[in-house]
Parts: sequence; structure tokens; C-alpha cells
Amino acid sequence: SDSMNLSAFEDTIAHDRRIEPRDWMPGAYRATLVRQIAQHAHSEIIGMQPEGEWITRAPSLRRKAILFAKVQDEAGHGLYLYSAAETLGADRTDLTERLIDGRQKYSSIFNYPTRNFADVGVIGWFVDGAAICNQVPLCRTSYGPYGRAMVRVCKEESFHQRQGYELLLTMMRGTDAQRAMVQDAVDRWWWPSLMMFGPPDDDSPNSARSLAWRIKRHTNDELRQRFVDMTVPQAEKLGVTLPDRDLKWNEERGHHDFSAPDWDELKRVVSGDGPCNAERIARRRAAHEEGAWVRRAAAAHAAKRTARLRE
Ligand code: FAQ
Repeated sequence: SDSMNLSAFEDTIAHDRRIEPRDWMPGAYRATLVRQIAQHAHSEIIGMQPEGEWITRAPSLRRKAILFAKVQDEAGHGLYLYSAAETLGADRTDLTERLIDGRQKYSSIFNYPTRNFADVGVIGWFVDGAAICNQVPLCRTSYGPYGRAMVRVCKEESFHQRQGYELLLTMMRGTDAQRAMVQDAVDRWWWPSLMMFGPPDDDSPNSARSLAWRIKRHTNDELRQRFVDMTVPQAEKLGVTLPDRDLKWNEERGHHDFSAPDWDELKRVVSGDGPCNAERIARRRAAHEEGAWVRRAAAAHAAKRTARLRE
């Protein structure tokens, strides 16, 4: 019965065990997971664009090979996450259509332009750094396939973050012009990176329920604080300034105090009105339409194979 199912589900959550695809789960739990995992998958796929634009313009063969590998990893993460969403009954084509129709979201961060190669470094350092803060706890999320996907994804994100930071260290050892490029990229990406963690806790409609279900393990503000505390010493070592005059260590709290990002900007970017939203979706739509013949060919091939096996 439903009440027995519900108590088994709640017991599993309470004991920090995992919900698996064939287990009974409340409809709203399933819907929340599909929403978050699809948004996460879309972010990985759209997130290939800002850095992908620099593959042909990388300054050396070594940098090109590294960037190529990173962008391919992001494609892999996206596919992995779409598979996790499929274990909940979602359909991948449907999810892609929801993305390109604007019915499903992807991370606000990928609606900002990459102006020069320092941006590639800062994306690795900040954006992958933020992704790690957010996703390491998701390795313990209550839904099995999502948590297991996060283990591998986080290992690759760590490599991505290191390549970004190492790239910036190299530029900082270069010319004054290169150092200025790094500082400029830091100034542009800092606030959007803080926004990746989502709205502040008192304006986060999904948090309470997702925390109760142990889908999320920490609040948006907790993870944002963790990111700031992790990044400040890295900025000092690199020799750049984070663009917040109120950013300072608070001895009493044992954390850094910092200013709030412009939450109206986050709302605008999430609702489709960021600097690159239209461009990112147009590109994704074109890739989907140009790939239609590949999907048709693959389906025809699979149908022929099945027919042959039946003979
Ligand atoms: N952008 O109630 P909450 C990466 C939406 S990392 C856009 O707090 P929730 C790696 C939210 O969906 C980036 N939308 O929501 C990479 C909700 O809308 P809805 C992806 C945002 O779910 C690196 C509404 O606002 N990572 O891709 C944003 O409890 C480099 C209210 O918010 C993940 O997706 C935002 N920043 O918490 C790739 C991690 N913030 O659906 C390439 C998994 C909030 O109700 C290159 N996701 N919204 O209409 C999560 O941890 C959570 O979903 C949060 C939001 C924390 C993002």
C-alpha cells in the first residue's frame, strides 16, 4: 500500500541509505530529481560553449590538448546525467526539447561571454571550483544513480580546476599585460560565480524539501560560504584581488564576510535575459537540428539489427 511504501521510503532516507530506480518514491521526489538532474545535465552541455570557442585559438598545442579534454569531459558529464534522469523515467529527447524551448533551466554562469584566454583559466578556477563545492556533497545525495555519477564527475572537475589555476599561475609569471588580463577576468567572473549557488536561503523555494529528502545536503548559502573561504587564499597565492572591498576574515565566525551579489541580475539571467542566453540556446538548437540525420541513421541501424536477431 501507499502508506507502507511511504514509510519504507522515509526509513531509507532517515538511515542515509539510497533510493534506487526500482524503489517506490513520492511523485514530488521524482519530479524534483528530474528537475535538478536535467538542469545539471543541460548546464554541462551548454557549458561546453564558452570554453569550446577557445579550442581553435589556444596559445599552444599543450593548452589545446588540455582544453579539448576538458570540454569532452563536460560532454561526458552531460550524457552521464541524462542517463541518470532516464532511470527516473525521463526521456532524453524530451529533456533536450525542453531546454531549447526554454522550459527547463541551465546554470546562469554559462550566459556570460569568454573574452580572452584568461577567461578559460578563471572558468576552471572559479566555475569548476564552485562546481566542486556544490557537487562533492552531492556524492552523498539520497538518489543512488545521481550520487554515483557525482563521484566520477567530481574527480574530473578537480582536474579541470587545477588546469585553470595552473594556466593562471603561468599567465601571472608573464607580462604586465597578461597579469592585467587575469585580473580583468577575475573581476568579471567573481560575482556570476557566487550566483551559481542559487538564490539566498530565504529566497530558495526548493531548499527545505530537497534538504529533508537529502537530495541537497547543504543550503545554497552554506556552499557559497565554503567557496569563498576556499578561494580567498588561492587568490592571495595567485596575486589577484577579488573585487569586493567588504571581503574580510571574521575571526568570530571563523569565515570570511563578503558582499551579496546582485540578485536581480541572477533573476534576469535565469529568466533568459543574460548577455549570451539567446546565442547559447540558438547554438544548441542548431546542433540538435543538424544532428537529426545521425539520430535517424542510428535508429534505423538499431531496428535492422533487432530484425536480424529475430530471424
Ligand atoms: N542558474 O530553490 P532554489 C557545471 C533556479 S556546474 C540557473 O535554490 P534548487 C560544471 C532553480 O533551478 C553548474 N537557475 O533551487 C561545469 C530553481 O528553479 P526551478 C550546474 C538557478 O534546485 C563547469 C530556482 O532557481 N550545477 O555545470 C540557479 O534547490 C565548467 C530557485 O532556486 C548544478 O546544476 C542558477 N545559478 O537549488 C561545466 C548542480 N540557481 O527549477 C562546464 C546541481 C537557482 O524551481 C564548465 N544543482 N536556480 O524553476 C543544484 O545543486 C541546485 O539545483 C542549485 C539550485 C543549488 C543550483
